[in-house]
Amino acid sequence: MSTTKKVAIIMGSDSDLPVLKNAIKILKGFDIPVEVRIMSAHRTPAEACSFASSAKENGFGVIIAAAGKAAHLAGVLAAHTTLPVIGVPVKSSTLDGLDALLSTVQMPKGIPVATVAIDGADNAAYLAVQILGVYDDRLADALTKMKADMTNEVIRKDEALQSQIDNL
Ligand code: RP5
Repeated sequence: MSTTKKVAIIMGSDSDLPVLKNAIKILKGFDIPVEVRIMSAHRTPAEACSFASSAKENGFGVIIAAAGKAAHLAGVLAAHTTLPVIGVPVKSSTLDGLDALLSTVQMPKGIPVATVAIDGADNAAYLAVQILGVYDDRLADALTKMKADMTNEVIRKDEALQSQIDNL
């Protein structure tokens, strides 16, 4: 069964884009339609709320929200939708992203944000694929293949390591 839902990647500022570029590539690699936008919980709160409120009816299945500093973006989007929201805390401050991590992850009960590591946008993309893969067999199969490839890669590296160690 294929649902072909879209993934939204919302960033608080254009300065967050470098952290997100590979995540965009990952989603495109799975042939998932991606919409990438700049919206801020603080600078464009009305636009952010409006986007989240209509995201489900507009064909999105998951929202990825990346922001730094006092990062309220993911939480505000999550407040306005029942779609899963994945938060990416961005390391854009003098506090090395710890501020964004805590602002994103410490959500009150009832409004969850699935928070990945600081600058962990790649895992946000993979988690989005996994969420869509629950109802999309094409994506689930592609993830299974990706995991098998990863396993084989580590086994190959381990074998290469053994011959290096033997030759020490
Ligand atoms: C946050 O403030 C953004 O998500 C960004 O990480 C940080 C800095 O934004 P700019 O001042 O570079 O626009 O809202």
